[in-house]
Amino acid sequence: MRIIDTDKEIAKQDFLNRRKKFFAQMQNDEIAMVFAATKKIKTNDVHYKFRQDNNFWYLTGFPEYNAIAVFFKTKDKEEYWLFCQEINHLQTIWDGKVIGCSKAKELYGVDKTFRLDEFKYGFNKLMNGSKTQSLIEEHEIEECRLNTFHGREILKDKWLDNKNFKLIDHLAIIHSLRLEKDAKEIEMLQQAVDLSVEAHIKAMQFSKPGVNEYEVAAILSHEFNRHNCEHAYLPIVAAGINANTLHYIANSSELEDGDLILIDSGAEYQNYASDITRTFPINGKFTKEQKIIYQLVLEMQETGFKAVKPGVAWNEIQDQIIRVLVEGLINLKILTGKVEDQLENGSYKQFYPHSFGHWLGLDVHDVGKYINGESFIKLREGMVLTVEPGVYISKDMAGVDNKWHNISIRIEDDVVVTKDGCDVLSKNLPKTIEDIENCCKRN
Ligand SMILES: [Mn+2]
Repeated sequence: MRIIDTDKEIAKQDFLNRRKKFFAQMQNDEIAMVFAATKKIKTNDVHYKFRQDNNFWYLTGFPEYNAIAVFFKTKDKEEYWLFCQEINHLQTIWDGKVIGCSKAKELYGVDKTFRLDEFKYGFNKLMNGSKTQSLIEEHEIEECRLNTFHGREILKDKWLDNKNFKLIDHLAIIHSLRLEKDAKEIEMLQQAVDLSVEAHIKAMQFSKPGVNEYEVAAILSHEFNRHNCEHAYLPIVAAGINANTLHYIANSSELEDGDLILIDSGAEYQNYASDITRTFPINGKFTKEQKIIYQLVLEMQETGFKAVKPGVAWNEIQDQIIRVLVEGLINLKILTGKVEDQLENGSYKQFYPHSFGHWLGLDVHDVGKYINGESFIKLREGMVLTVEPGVYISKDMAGVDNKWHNISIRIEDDVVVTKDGCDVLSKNLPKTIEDIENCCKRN
């Protein structure tokens, strides 16, 4: 696995290319203001580890809080200004050095950098060319700086009266750009995925009857942390019936012999998320019934992979996967009746209540539309999504033969849409029954 040094990874050119695309979507005399994330308090004086805002990161690659990026376009020029923290020696004693204005300009391709407390003047200058007239009050600046809802509303109100520029909804543009990943982003996603693959393998090898879910979760955390990475989301380590809770995060039950365990976990690398699920037998061997359901979920996923290619609409993939599920459940006599009727009445939803996947990128459930107007989005090259079918049969599901009870399986991989199909980024993680059992060999 190749883990890249965080500091060296920031390539000015990649962010410059994104800003070019962003400016191309702006009209003359429009302005956009994008805010960095703020420090979040856990309790009293204790903060959460800082995590940059994804939209801000996408355009700037600037890693600090207390920053505002301003983009404006006229018929003569496109400019990117950054308001950020200036180096303050007293503050440095407590928090360490910040990047500061001059380094920010040099490293991040900014046209002009300003101290954050100059925002007021920069703002006024853009508004009416005046440096003196106060258009925004000190306390309002604080609201803006803290990126509060109120702060954003203040800005909106002020800009409504502005003669020079029209403030735009930058999120609509950024979200549509983020839907198609550039080569660098796919590289970042692959890194996140590779790290998750290693972690999942270690978790499969570690799991056994008698250990607790939180111990398995700790294996994942250790693997991510030792590469200076974090979980992209709270991991789901769900043994036995816990897998029926789709967003199970308690991770505090003991693993029992004979049960399956579902692990849904992904690393975050350079703010890019991965999202992978495997389900495997706690004692290392699938039972006959577990194998049958597992094989059905695999078949659903294989159908999904085949469907993913440019031009295919989101709902077509879901429809094809559901058809495989319904045919499978009827074959196993878990459902009865005709395929078309069962598709129509939605009876399969008790076994598979969620969609086949979601966009993946800086956010685990990445931004970008699924529906445009009346119709579902059609896939395009460079889009990245998960394919995650599942079948969940609870401990006492009425009308289902006992032998199928307590079998809940999801298999999730991350794929990028290529010119004529898709590439499964997480293909190196064991998945067939044979490969899983080999990986889970218990001594
Ligand atoms: Mn997912």
